[in-house]
Amino acid sequence: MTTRYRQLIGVILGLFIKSGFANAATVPVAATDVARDWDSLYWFLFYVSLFFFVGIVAAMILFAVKYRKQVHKKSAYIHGHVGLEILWTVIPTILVFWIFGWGWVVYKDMVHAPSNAMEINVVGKQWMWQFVYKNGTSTIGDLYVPVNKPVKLVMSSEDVIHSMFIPNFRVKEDVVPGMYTSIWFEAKMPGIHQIFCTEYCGTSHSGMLGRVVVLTAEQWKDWQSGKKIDVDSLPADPTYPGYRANRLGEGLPAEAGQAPHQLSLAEKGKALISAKGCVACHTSDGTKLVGPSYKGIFGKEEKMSDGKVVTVDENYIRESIENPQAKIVAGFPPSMPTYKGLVNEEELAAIIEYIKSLK
Ligand code: HEC
Ligand SMILES: [Cu+2]
Repeated sequence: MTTRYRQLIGVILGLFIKSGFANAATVPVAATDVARDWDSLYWFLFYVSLFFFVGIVAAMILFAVKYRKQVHKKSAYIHGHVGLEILWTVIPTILVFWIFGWGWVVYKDMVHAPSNAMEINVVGKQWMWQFVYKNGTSTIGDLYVPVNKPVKLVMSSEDVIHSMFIPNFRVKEDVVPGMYTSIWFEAKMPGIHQIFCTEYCGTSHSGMLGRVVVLTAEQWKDWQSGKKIDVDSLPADPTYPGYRANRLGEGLPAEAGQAPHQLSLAEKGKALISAKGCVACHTSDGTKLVGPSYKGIFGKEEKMSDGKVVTVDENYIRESIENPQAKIVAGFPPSMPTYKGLVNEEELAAIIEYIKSLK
């Protein structure tokens, strides 16, 4: 039987029973704990809706037949019923609060990355995904992650709005030029998982595909030490059997591991702040020059000249570089020139990583 028929039958069956078969054909495999929780909530909502849909339609048909217009019959005058009214107020109230509470718990898990999450930078561009790792390696199309480790994606776009969607992990977030957004996941299933762009981003939007390559602890070590992983031999995602990695990325160099003696992301950032001339006004050791030192600023609460207090995070640093006049650090002149257009996404990621490393 072709997959399409299987899926069609699955959808029809899924309407009536929750068998593993119906489940697998209607929602993708759940490859994280969050995905599992998401599925439970989804199926709960589905069956609550199904219950009320069937109940209401059945009652409607029944009443339409039973109380249809008949000769010599006068409709009865119906008084209110306090017991019934209490019942149909209390039960739905409990139900919606139950759904709200459950949704809140799952949503919280979904958006709050654990503090020990490994960060990977993601750059969306027409029409591919680029991934930049802490050690300075970067890959296109394939995102390499270890199994059973929380991973946080810090994402930005080089051109238009894209959206990162990993169905098997049930996470999706817009990837927007000029700012950072993030998602996180802890993959439980080694192998290959599909990535889609789900924000229409131009003619080749549908080709903006990617794969999450979830490696076992051993394969991860190999990959980090520069060994090439035979990705096509890894278990493939059963939900999307016919997918391709990244049709547009096919002509690009195959992503091997990292080249020897490559600079880490933070080291690249350090080289960049001299190359771009930031060192004329900023130091990394706590000394003030024209501007504040980078040392220890990440995560700190800083006072601005208008009295407001901001927490230094990725988006703030990015704004400081691209639009320095937006917020002026208290006690400093508004003399920093803008670097908008002079620092690309990868370079921004490296500079931010370097500033983060200056504890
Ligand atoms: C001509 C001097 C000058 C140059 C060159 C310069 N800056 Fe600045 N920078 C400043 C000043 C002054 C401030 C503080 C006033 C403000 O917030 O704009 C500042 C603020 C910042 C802040 C915010 C610091 C904080 O404590 O909140 C960051 C981050 C920053 N600069 C990064 C950079 C980077 C990266 C470069 C190079 C690409 C750079 N700057 C180049 C003068 C400079
Ligand atoms: Cu896109």
